[in-house]
Amino acid sequence: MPTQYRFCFGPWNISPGQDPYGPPTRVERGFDWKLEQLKKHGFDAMMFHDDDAVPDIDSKSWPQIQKEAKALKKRLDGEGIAIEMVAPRLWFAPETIDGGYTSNDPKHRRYAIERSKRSIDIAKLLGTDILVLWLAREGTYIREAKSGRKSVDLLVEAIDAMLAHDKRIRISIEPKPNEPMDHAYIPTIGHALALAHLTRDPKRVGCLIESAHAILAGLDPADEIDFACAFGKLWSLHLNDQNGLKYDQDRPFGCTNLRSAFDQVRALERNGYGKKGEYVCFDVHPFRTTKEEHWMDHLTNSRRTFLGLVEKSRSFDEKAAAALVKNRDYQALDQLVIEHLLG
Ligand code: GLO
Ligand code: MG
Repeated sequence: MPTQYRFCFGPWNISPGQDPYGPPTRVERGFDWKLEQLKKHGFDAMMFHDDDAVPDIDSKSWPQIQKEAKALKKRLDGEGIAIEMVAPRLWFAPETIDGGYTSNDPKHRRYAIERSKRSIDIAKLLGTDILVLWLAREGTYIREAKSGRKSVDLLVEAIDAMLAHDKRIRISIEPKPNEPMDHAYIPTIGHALALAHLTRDPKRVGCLIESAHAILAGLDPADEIDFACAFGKLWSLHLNDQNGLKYDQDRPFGCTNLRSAFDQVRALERNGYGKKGEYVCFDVHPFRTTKEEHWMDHLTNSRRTFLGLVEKSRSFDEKAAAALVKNRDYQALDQLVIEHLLG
């Protein structure tokens, strides 16, 4: 049976256009408006940072957090929108200036672990068993500032504490090689899955692939997908695009390299991604130039391109391709793909 894909994004993907050199270019909208847009455009689920779900989380008591998380769950249930994952935002607070789990300050490491446990509690209240760890500041600006070896131990210790905190939670590590750090400790899916094996329950530690992050690591996102799926560990997905080794661009899916996007979709298809309820999420941002009336287009276009490429993948002449592979005629195979994409 062909997969019926379900789609998702996070409130941060309707961003107002600020960059390090200039202010927003669109008036920031509140959560209600974003949820309305998600529904109006037929998306199925939303991703949440812990403080997207409960704003100003650090200043709130546990009873207050519980109350707000339960109210959010009730509201999304009422709207028929699922909650795909929760992620602790460990890169904003003063306690995480030098990293969370790998900070050189033990008090700050404790903050990161406690905050992650709270995120797990919120995930539980919101009805998802996936905690995404984008390890934003777990790395260094200068290599001598931290010990790489000790950092691995600290990451394992932190993940072990999370696994012990809740017997059902699954941790999905989202690797990224750089930005905001010069070098991050968990830059690729291979690193994430190797780290999983050092934890107390490797079965509950998997990964999330973001296309742009794989490209920034000099890797082919389709190969990363196949690799993760070979371990049964691809539990979430951030599709987008990236034009070379620059700042993280979060461009619409297929915007820069349509062929690579086709290969990613083919990899998802051959691995049956989505059949166990996994969502296709787009971690994309509008261009800074985008006008308010076009504010959702990067998301709807990404989905449109994705679905177009599903069709392309299903209608690809696999028999002809296999014959060309058998004959080692990769030149003709190359052209077969190009002409198929040209339509
Ligand atoms: C940034 C990441 C970020 C995460 C999100 C979920 O490069 O892609 O958007 O996916 O914060 O943790
Ligand atoms: Mg992402």
